[in-house]
Amino acid sequence: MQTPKWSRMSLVLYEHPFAAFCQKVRVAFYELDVPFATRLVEGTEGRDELAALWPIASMPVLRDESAGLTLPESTTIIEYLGELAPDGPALIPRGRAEALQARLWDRFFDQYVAIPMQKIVGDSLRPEGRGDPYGVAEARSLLDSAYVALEARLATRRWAAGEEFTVADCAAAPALFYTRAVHRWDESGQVGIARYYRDLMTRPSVARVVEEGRRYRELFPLPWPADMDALDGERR
Ligand SMILES: N[C@@H](CCC(=O)N[C@@H](CS)C(=O)NCC(=O)O)C(=O)O
Repeated sequence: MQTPKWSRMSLVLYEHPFAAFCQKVRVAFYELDVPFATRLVEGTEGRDELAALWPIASMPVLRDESAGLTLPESTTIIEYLGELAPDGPALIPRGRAEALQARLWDRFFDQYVAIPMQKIVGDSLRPEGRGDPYGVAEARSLLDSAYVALEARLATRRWAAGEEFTVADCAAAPALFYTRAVHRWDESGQVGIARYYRDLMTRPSVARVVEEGRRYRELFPLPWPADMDALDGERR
């Protein structure tokens, strides 16, 4: 076994534990068992600090102090973590065909689930009279199409890319967690998604991330459904 590269490194994740793309990266850290420090991005000061690292000012951003590296973008961060922990589970599969599927479905969850979810949530934060109902309707329609594609995909696979948990599932967990709050799939009809969601939420890395975000739920700008901790629409 190689010496883990992170043992001589200092990794700092600029993030917020309630933010979907930050949770995606946290799931990967826990899957790979790589230690990291977090820097909470909050308020104007936090945003300014983030923008100094990465002018787009999106989170998460990883700083690897020992490598002098600043890395934004959740997927890129996860690829990098895989290099630091080469003996850990391969979140980007080693086989070329499997890696392609993992990358494809990672893009799927970011583009067609997380981003429309952000559109719906973000619209509720707009000033009075400046909302974008047409854009929100488009986002809801995109989510419906994504659920159809996902249901078909999961009919023959345990995880999004195949039989192993990958970067795609890191992306799926927070994306589906938050879309379940704003635009649910058909929990009794789309049984493949319901099963997948249950597998995601009971995975220890994901359960830990959901738990760590719990104390921030009051930040959610839309009504937080009472059954969010129940699976398959069952009431606890
Ligand atoms: N493509 C980026 C998306 C990151 C993103 O949208 N992050 C959100 C938080 S989950 C963000 O920073 N939004 C701007 C804000 O919160 O002000 C990634 O994969 O890291």
